[in-house]
Amino acid sequence: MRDIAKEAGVSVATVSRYINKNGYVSEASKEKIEKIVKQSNYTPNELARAIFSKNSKMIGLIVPNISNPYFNELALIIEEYVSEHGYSVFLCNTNDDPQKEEEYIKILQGYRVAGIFTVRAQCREAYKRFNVPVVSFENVISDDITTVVINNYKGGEQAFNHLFESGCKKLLHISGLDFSQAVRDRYRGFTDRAHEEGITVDIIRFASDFHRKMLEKNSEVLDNIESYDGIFVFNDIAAATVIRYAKQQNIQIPDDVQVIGFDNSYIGEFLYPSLTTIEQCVQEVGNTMAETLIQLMQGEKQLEKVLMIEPKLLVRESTKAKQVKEVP
Ligand code: XLF
Repeated sequence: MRDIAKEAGVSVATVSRYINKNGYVSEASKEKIEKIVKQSNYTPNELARAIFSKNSKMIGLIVPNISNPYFNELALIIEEYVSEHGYSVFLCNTNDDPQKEEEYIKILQGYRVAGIFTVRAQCREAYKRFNVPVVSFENVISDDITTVVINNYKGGEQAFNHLFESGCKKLLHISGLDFSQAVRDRYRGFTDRAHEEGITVDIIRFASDFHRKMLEKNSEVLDNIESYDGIFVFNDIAAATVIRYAKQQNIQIPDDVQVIGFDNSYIGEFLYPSLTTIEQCVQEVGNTMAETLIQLMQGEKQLEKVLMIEPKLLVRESTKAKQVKEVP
């Protein structure tokens, strides 16, 4: 700024007012400054600005791993939304490792971010210590931090109802990481409804939902899937591996086994057969998270602490369409 001021023959304060858009600058000075700014390719030091004005334009986005298609779509939607409001996103992949998550929270603190989005958070205390607005997807951090969540229990019930109505009686639920509240609620919704109908459900668990070698990592737990006629998988990317495994083993979907996932992430439509799923609408989740964090950063205090979004069944080819009874 000093160099620009010198070259334009104005004071540093005038250049600062021009760049920060916070005060009067005469048309003549504006023109001179603008020309030099363009020529010198000047960009403001955002970090210094954030520290001095306590008004950072950077937001942290902590996700397990964007190679899960649901999370990469969520990141995209959030980034698009906040950038329209002048913010940039600092992306942090934790691989569901609490130590990495804690390190990222410290890094974000160092960068003086204005707020944090966090997905499947585990380090509750670290968020509470860092005094900026936080919006959490799925895991509840504390009573004062807003959580956006799908009604996962109801989604689990919907998955059961659909398989049951499609004639399945021998059921398997492939569940995921136990620290995820969402995954546990899907499990409970599914098995509670099954028990009401007097049906037992076998359970196996995947240890992750984002590794490239997920099929290889999980194939031994899938050994026995041809003995079931209906499988509810805790998310779509894990369901994709089940569909691939079934194809390799010559098991026909949906004729031998019907499969339903959870998410409605975009891979579901690319699979063959395409995946029936319980939608947790990523557009609605992303917009709700972004809108809420922006309101919090603008000082809004009276917001709901839990924002619950409804799940929805989407029937595709991996389950048999419900038989419509002939009316005599
Ligand atoms: O954390 C849960 C499990 O995986 C999340 O909502 C997801 O369904 C995303 O794929």
